[in-house]
Amino acid sequence: MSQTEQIALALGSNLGDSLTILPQALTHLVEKYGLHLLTHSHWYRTPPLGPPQPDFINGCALLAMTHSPTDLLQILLATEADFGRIRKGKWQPRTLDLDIIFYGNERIHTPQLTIPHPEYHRRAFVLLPLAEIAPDWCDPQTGVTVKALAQQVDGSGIMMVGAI
Ligand code: PH2
Ligand code: MG
Ligand code: MG
Repeated sequence: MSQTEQIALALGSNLGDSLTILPQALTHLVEKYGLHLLTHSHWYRTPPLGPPQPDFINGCALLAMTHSPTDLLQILLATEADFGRIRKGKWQPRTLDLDIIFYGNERIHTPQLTIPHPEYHRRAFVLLPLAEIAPDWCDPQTGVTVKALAQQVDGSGIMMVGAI
C-alpha cells in the first residue's frame, strides 16, 4: 500500500445537466473508488476556452487517496465514461471532464500524464475555484502559490453559480 497523497482535481461539464453531474461525480469517486473527499469549491459558470460551444460549469476538489498517478488516471477516465462521456476529439462538449492538477508535490511527465496539469496556470476556470480551496498550495515546478496565479489571470465572465 502506497502512502496517502492529497490531490487537486479540476472538474468541468458543458453537456447534459452539468450542475447535477459534477457533485455526483465526486460522490462516485468516494463510493465506487474509496477516495476521500476533503473539500470542493463552489461551482462556476465559465465561458468556453477554445471554439464556440456551450458555457461550462467548472469547479475544483481536494481529495486524499493511496492510488498511484496512473491508477488515479484510470479511475478518472472510467468515471468520465460512467457519466456518459464519449471521446470524439479535443475541444468537444463533454458531460464530464476530470483533470488532475496536482498530485501531492510530485512532477510527472509521461506520454499519458503530465502533472502539474500543463495548462492550469493559464486557466481562470481552474484557478478561481482552486484558489477558493487551496490558496497556499505551491506549484511543485515553480513554487508559485495558487493564490498568486489566480491573481494573474483574467476572470471576467466567470460567475459563481448561485451568486445572482
Ligand atoms: N475545458 C476544455 C476546453 N475549454 N473551457 C471552459 N470554460 N472550461 C473547461 O473546463 C474547458 C474549456 C478542455 O478540457
Ligand atoms: Mg480539461
Ligand atoms: Mg481532461
